[in-house]
Amino acid sequence: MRVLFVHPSPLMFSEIYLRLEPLGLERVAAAAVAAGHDVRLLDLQVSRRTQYREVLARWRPEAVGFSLNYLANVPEVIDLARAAKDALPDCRIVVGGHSASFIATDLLAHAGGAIDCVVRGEGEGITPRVLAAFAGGEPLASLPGIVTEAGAGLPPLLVPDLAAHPPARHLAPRRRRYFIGELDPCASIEFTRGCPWDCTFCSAWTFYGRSYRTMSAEAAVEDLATVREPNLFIVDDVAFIRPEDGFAIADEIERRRIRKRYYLETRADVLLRNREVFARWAKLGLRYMFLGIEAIDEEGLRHHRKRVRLGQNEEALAVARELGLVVAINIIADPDWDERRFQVVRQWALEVPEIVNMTVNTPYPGTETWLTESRRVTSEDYRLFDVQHAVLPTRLPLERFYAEFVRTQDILNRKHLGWRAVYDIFGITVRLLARGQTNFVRMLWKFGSIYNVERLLADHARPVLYPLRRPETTAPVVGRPSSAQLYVHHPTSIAAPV
Ligand code: B12
Ligand code: SF4
Repeated sequence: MRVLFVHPSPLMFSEIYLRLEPLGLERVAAAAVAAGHDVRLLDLQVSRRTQYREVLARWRPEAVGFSLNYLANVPEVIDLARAAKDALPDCRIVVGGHSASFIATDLLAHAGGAIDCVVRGEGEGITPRVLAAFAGGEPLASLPGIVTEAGAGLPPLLVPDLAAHPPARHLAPRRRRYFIGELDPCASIEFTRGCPWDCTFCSAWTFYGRSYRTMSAEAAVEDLATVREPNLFIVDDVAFIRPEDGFAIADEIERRRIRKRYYLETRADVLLRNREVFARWAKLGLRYMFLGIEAIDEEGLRHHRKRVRLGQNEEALAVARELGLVVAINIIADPDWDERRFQVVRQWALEVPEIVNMTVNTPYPGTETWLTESRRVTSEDYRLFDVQHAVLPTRLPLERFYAEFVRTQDILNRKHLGWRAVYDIFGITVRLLARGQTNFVRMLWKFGSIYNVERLLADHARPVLYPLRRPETTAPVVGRPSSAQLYVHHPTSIAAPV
């Protein structure tokens, strides 16, 4: 079968700070290639929409698979699916990914017949079976994790071996366009899947049923060795929870004499507990670390159920500094904040040497906060659920909230890019261009035009074609939601090895 896999456009966040390869879709595409299909991948983060229309018209795919990790991309994916069905009525359409898994029936309803099925959960195992069903094999509705207009079938199954389908990176050829800050160009890699913690604002753990899986060091480095880029973003939610895995991968990298620069994400308590493994990776090329700090007071940490104390966060920052790592931290701005609260956070952020980033507290389907607090959601527009817009009622008038948010972002960015970047933007541009860091330069120039109060406010006034179903339309959840209400995968549902 001719199968086209499509990743939607970047959101505001990745228009500015980073743009990374569609690793999940590359893995799903690899499984389709292994099943004998003729596969193409189009990443609209780095390609134009006209190319999509061209591939439909010229190559005439028999099936199109969309990746829908981000809720804000829902309207775009529905429009793309409708365009494919209009152009090629016999073409079969499947949508999968993180957000798709939590709102499968809503997607089918919005699409009005343009989407044949939604895959809930991991895609590598089930995609070849979906394609076989499209081609006339077993009925779609009987496959695990599949939701059709007829309803949901069996629950999804976890793949038994994470290494079985290494990403088909060759299918995403515009690799020069992926970057994160000055790690430009930058590829992505996965060593583990899932997270055993249970923060209230996060759906990473609910997707994988709080499971945590690893792959062997040999398999991880086998994949790493195929990467041509000098920089790597490790996508694991929490890196090196088990230090022995981090050491084993480091040994294998050294044995194969691979030298790269790395960016990873982890937790403060994991860094404190396993500092030796991070020290080893610092010697191996680990350059940047994202620490999920989220709040600068105990009450905020409790609210997010981070299970970390304030003191541990401070200690972890000190350890990372000692290791010579550049640390990026994220603070979640609550729509309930007033000017004083923004001022306190700005002050704190300017005093610490780390790169501080700020996002807006956003309840997502699949998180606990969606079920427990989000009945106050103020918008039905999926596009605003990108952690840069306020979708909960703001204490300040919306315009003033955005004014504070943008001002804070602006101050934090200047700090992180260095005042020189602002006063000497031409000089820094020439230097970076000379080093080939074109994506990073584009980002420096774009910030002002993308981030402004007018644009954020105007985004709220756009017509909404596909209204998001607010949580109050479902039964209210009292107390802590159960795993049945939250999980996509059940941690013990593993597919039989093929
Ligand atoms: C790496 C990552 C990123 C990368 C983006 C990589 C990319 N281009 O896709 C970066 C750093 C840029 C990023 C940015 C953001 N991210 Co992010 N990100 C992740 C992270 C940590 C891992 C994703 C990943 O690569 N996993 C590994 C691959 C193998 O898995 P996968 O992509 O999920 O794919 C599997 C399945 O989903 C499925 N699948 C995927 N596509 C398809 C397609 C088909 C047809 C099928 C059948 C199946 C299928 O099969 C795949 C293989 O099993 C997830 C958390 C998580 N654990 O999922 C958050 C996560 C997806 N991000 C999130 C958010 C909020 C964001 C941001 C908006 C803000 C932010 N501060 O992080 C931005 C904006 C992104 C944008 N599009 O512009 C949220 C999603 C919330 C939501 N429901 O919309 C998550 C869940 C994190 C969280 N804490 O809640 N992110
Ligand atoms: S925020 Fe991080 S630690 Fe908390 S559940 Fe999500 S991935 Fe795990």
